Amino acid sequence: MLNPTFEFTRAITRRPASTIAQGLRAEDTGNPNLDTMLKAHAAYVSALRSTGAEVIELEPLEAYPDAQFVEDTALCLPQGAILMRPGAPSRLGEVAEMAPTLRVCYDDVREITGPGRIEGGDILVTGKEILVGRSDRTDAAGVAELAEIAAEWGHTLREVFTPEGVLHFKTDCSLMDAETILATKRLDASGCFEGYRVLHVADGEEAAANAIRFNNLVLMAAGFPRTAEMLDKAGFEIAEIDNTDCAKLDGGMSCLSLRF
Ligand code: CIR
Repeated sequence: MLNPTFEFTRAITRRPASTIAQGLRAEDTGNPNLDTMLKAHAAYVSALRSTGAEVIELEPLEAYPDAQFVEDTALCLPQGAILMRPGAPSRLGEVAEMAPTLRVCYDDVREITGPGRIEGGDILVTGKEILVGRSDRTDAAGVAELAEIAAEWGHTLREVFTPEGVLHFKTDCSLMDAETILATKRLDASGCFEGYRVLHVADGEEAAANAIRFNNLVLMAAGFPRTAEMLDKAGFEIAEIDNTDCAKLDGGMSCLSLRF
């Protein structure tokens, strides 16, 4: 039996659009380059496929410059998928674009109807619970609405808090296996991972915390050698992906796919 928290048969991705320069970002560090972003995206999809999974690659959406960050539009659980309600107004319309694909993949597709807001980047599904970080994008009402659906499907949901100034909860953490979490020290210090085995990213390599465990691989952003070495020593098989362009839009490894 597959472990649904890190063993997957399918993933959904969306190719970056030519409008990426209009993508949201907290701080302007220059515009991403479409050509190099497409190359990195192709490498990301290949890494997912190399594990034996099927990857459904969706077409770019020119009207939604952040639409490549598909993770924020839905939560995929073994029982069904839940369409999110993004806190970023410019991203709300991405959900309807994702819905038809999820309806093909799942019999049961629910949706967060509001008034609350919630984005997939704030949700970490572990072996024992669903952790949801309140943030500038995810509010109490959004968490509460998700909690009701999760409870119906037999999941325990725990509300936690994304540190100030951090976009999403998973900007600062990732699941490595059912009970192991890779996290920044600042997020771990909040106490939200009590009872888990926590591996810290190296000081100065905080951006390495947004990784994904996908079957036999850990996909992580390239350029964080001390964290990569630590994970290697801990026994994980690493695939390093160039994240230079996505990082300019505050995106990382988890944002680029829905996994189920
Ligand atoms: C945004 O600000 O919404 C995008 N530029 C980045 C979204 C990253 N998504 C994620 O971490 N799940």
